[in-house]
Amino acid sequence: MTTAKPAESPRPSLTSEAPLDVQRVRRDFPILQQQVRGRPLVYLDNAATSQKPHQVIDTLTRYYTKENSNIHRGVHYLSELATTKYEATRSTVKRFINAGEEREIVFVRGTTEGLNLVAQSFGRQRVGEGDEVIISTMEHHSNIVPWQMLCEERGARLRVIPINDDGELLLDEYEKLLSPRTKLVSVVHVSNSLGTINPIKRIIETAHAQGVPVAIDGAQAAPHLRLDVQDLDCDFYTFSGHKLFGPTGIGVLYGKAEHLEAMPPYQGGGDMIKSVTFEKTTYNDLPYKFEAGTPHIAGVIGLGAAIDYVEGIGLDRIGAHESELLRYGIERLSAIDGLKLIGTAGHKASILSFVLDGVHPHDVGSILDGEGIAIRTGHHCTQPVMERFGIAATARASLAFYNTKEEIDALVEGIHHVSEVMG
Ligand code: C6P
Repeated sequence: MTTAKPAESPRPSLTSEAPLDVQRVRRDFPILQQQVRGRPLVYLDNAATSQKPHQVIDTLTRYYTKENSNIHRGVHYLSELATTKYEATRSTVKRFINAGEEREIVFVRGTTEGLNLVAQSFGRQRVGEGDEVIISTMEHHSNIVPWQMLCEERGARLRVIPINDDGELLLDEYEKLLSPRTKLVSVVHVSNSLGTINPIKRIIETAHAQGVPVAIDGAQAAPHLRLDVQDLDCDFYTFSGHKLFGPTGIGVLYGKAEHLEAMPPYQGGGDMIKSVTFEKTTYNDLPYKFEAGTPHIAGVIGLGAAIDYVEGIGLDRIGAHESELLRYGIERLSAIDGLKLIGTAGHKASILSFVLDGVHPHDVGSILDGEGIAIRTGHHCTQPVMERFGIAATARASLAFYNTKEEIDALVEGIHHVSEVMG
């Protein structure tokens, strides 16, 4: 196996004084330049998937035009080039989330696969009959179903942290749920349907005080927040490339080396082995033990370009722009008659989920679509959240750093139009 080790690059300074030049960054996104249904596209479905800057698109084109080859397998030029670029992204991801070691970065298909890997490998090893796994009411289905499957298989019990009417976790209840039976806590960093930013550092500290490991679903956090897995001290952290301005089908699972070392492989196949005979197989070192088969090489390299792009803008600058957009969006939407925001946590990220009196969210979405405005409607793969709020669905506008106040104005105008048409 050829494993090229790229030189360690320093973590760039993510602070910058100048505010984000949104018109300039928008020019990096070809898709935002087009008209949809005869109107300029207003893309407010970033929590579902974000758009890609030409820096990522060009990286993918270059990869398939000039660099495509399988990795870790060939002695020829292209294989070594592809391997070097693939492994360079591991180093980029390590820096991006401030992991301690590159071998703690496992490439997976996305957050869903990251969580399933933890449940099927770590969970199966740890959770037995009568044990408990704690999640929360605001989890995405991908942080519910894998644990449910595990609990069913093991005769264990799923416990759920409740939330208040603003969509915030009830931490007192969480503390009461922790017991000697708890074998793992798995919670979302930023809720995709409410926008709540959870106090995960405190959640992790509380669990660790009782010796319980914690996995974090970072799908909606990675595009918005500066991450530091060492400071958080989480045991696992997972996110998807496509929400972070990178390609679909690629994501990251961070795991503490001590856990990954002790865990059995999730899948068997090529590249995850050291030697195979019919009698016995010995597994490869980290992280390759968890990367069976030919991975999404272009996706990994594209993800590296996306992270470089985001870091080039600066997460602090992104955060400042998005906070102002969110503040403006909350102010303008709250002023609309008959509109109720769902998810009003004191600490929240770029999600504006709402219901409109007497109008089904799908109708809101369809009418806005007619005006070139893309939002998502439905339960957002968080049915228990909908049940908690006594609703079937919401309309959800989710923001990225390339969105503008003018686009929020267009959304508000569109919602007024919905009320006129449906009223
Ligand atoms: N949420 C949304 O519209 P994947 O599909 O594996 O990339 O990510 C799953 C996932 C896990 N956790 C959270 C908090 C998420 O928001 C998502 C994906 C999208 O909200 C699609 S359902």
